[in-house]
Amino acid sequence: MSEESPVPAPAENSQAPLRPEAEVLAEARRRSRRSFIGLGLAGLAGLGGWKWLISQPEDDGIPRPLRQVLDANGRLSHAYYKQTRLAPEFARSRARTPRKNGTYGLKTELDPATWRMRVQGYGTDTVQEFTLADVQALPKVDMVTELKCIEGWSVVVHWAGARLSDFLAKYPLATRSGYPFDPRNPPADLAPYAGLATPDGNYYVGLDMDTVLHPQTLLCYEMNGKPLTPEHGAPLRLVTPLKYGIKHLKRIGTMTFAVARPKDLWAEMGYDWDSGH
Ligand SMILES: Nc1nc2c(c(=O)[nH]1)N[C@H]1C(S)=C(S)[C@@H](COP(=O)(O)O)O[C@H]1N2
Ligand SMILES: [Mo]
Repeated sequence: MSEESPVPAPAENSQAPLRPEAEVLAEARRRSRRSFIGLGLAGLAGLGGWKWLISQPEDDGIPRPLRQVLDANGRLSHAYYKQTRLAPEFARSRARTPRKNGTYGLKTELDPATWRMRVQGYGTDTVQEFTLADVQALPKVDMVTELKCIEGWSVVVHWAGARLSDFLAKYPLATRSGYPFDPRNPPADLAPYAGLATPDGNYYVGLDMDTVLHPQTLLCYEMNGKPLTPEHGAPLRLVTPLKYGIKHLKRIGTMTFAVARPKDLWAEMGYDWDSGH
């Protein structure tokens, strides 16, 4: 299920396989924390510490402890800017209606007029509520991609909605600072993960930030040119075509951000947490 992505490794990185962003982020955080602690101690130790630092073996003319911070930052921005793999797109004439698959979290009636998507800002207790109109005010993206279910079927579907990345650019809730995501900010500013759930909490998925910010990850409100029906996740569902259908949460109720992998219903049932294909 987690086959390797066919993205060629960039030239300067040709020996090292591209690592998942979350792993890079985690390492960068670990390293910079360790290095800052190191520099802090050097500060406390005064001249002795400074002498220790500059006496360390050099890497490209820079004392190794400092070089390690620079390298970690380099890998970090590399992860942000890495070539994005896109799911294939198809002609609209190939779009079909997928089967209504899965009713976890959809068992009760939902009034679209009172529905809200409730998003808790990263590292805060504050929850912001959004209407469908708020999501529809963002640029509308049409996309004809394949919905693949782990049961073995797949259907080409014409989806429309707003990019989750556009939503998070306008409402910067995935950063601790509350500023829009920017790779020049300290790495710990951006949440490594997001968790989405139905309003009743009965279906939930975890996504890494790479997937959250992927250009084909949509807050989707239309299927094949018509508003979503309740069975397909009205008023708003997730579509993320590099992942299996299990991650395409229907009827989004809540979104949260986290430092560690959020709970995921199908992962709890034994499926691969990433569920990419
Ligand atoms: N709320 C909710 N979302 C869900 C499910 C579910 O049971 N409940 N099933 C998932 C699975 S396994 C698949 S394959 C897709 C199917 O989407 P569709 O019903 O629009 O074809 O929805 C996903 N999203
Ligand atoms: Mo599925």
